[in-house]
Amino acid sequence: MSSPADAHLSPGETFDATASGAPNLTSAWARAWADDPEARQIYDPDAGWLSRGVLEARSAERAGRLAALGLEAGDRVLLSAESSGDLVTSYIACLRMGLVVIPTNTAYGARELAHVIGDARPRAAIIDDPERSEIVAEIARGLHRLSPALELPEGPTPILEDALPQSPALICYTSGTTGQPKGAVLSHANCLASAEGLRLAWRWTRADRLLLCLPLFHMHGLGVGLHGTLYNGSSAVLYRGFRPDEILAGISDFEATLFFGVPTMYHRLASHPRADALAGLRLCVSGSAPLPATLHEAIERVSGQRVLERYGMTETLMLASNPHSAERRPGSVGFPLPGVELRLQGDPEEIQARGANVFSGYWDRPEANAAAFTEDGWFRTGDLGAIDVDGYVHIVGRAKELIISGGYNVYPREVEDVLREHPAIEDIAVVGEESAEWGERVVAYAVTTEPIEVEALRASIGDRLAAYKHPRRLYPVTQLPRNALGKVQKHRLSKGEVLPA
Ligand code: MLC
Ligand code: AMP
Repeated sequence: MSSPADAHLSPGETFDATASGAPNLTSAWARAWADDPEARQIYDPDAGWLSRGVLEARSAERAGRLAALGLEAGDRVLLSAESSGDLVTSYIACLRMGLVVIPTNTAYGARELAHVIGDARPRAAIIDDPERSEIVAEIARGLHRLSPALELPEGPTPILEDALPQSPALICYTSGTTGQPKGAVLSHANCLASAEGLRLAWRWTRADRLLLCLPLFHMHGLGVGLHGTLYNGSSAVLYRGFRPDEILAGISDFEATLFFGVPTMYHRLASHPRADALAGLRLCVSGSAPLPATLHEAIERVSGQRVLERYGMTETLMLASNPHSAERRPGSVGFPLPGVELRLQGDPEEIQARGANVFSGYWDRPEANAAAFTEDGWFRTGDLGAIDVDGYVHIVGRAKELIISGGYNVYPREVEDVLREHPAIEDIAVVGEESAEWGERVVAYAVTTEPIEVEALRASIGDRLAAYKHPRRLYPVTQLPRNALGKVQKHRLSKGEVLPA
């Protein structure tokens, strides 16, 4: 299924994934920099505005420092830091010289970092937190540890903007369907195709200004928010974390036009006394998790904004979006974006995707790659879909075992594996429990040899799991429901069919 012809495009427009004419991300961004170097582009909450010209000059200078350190195109660099102008500048520097960036959640502890580092074998890590930097040093002694400002000796500027369209730009860790986190390798061409689709669909122009409070270590903040800003030569105001007061004040203070958020953010905005300020924006986008129709309606009631819900994945960037200039249907993710094809296959029907935006595989995982794509080359999203009479796509469930809490993905298997190490736990199942604020909350059902409080359980997990993966409730049970094959029937737990002991 492609979009109905006029779903996303203005009259006379067509989609061309290579419309920018640039072979790689930073060549595309450099055009905007050259055009009006004085224009404001990135606002850092401490340092103020960075102009396009400053981003261009500083990123070139920092590429020189990275090259002087001995880094070369194709080397991997782990990047884990809160949003800042320095982070953005250094990220651009890495991409300009062909380094492959591994964005990594700042909540990750030693165990999670060790997995990413062991798998992707980065040569350097850009980290803002000294404690986390020490953890990284313990994991990999030879790794260069750098601050986001890249305080390093200067060096001659290396060749810039040389990456080929198919060269990797990012390796983003995600568990995909099941099992251990795998690195999704996204090429420059994948990222450019998605940025071009969103430019057309959301009528994104250089006059736009985005309030960007999403973290820059996941696809939503990075691949949609930051890349779109640089691709379109528009501007973004960075926030470290989400505080509704700041966002609502920022709309007029910064004369913003765009806000992108996860449903948890909209839930908090909807109940804010000044939520009507959202009316000042040109476009509000929600994604990363389902936006309940009731929340869509609540935002409209308090502000008049009809939030535009879209659907995407780390492996594919953005796949579908409600239309900018036609009905934005609550409870639906709209139509396939320009250049994206979606189809439903199997029973229950899984959404499968194809397009220049779709990655070509996971880092070093031939078996996972074989499983991730169908024989005829479509990517299996693991999401279950349906199409309504007007062609709007609805996400109706997930074939993969995944909990989405506040827009962060949590894989029950990973949490269960850590919890099983607790001496009093005999059997455990982790599931998502519905929550109006978080979408889903992580909860555990456990057979234990003695009573355990959830806080004690969390303390025992310590930093082996990022805090957002910790169970927030622990239900004691005498046994877990299993089917004839011995597999835990998680749907019965999620529905609350199994009563605590
Ligand atoms: C924070 N906490 C969470 C959590 N975020 N718990 C569960 N789920 C989450 N998402 C916990 C912390 O561990 C801590 O718990 C407590 O909440 C307070 O932490 P905080 O940092 O002050 O939280 P808060 O600022 O309220 O964070 C909520 C949030 C944040 C919604 C702003 O989660 C967020 O930025 N989410 C966006 C995630 C995102 O960018 N997803 C995109 C993925 S890309 P305690 O008990 O330890 O103190 C993708 C593809 C696509 O999915 O389509 O976009
Ligand atoms: P990630 O692996 O972090 O990129 O998360 C991708 C997953 O988030 C998708 O496979 C979906 O399950 C989910 N997702 C993203 N956007 C939406 C949305 N608008 N509605 C429902 N689920 C979504």
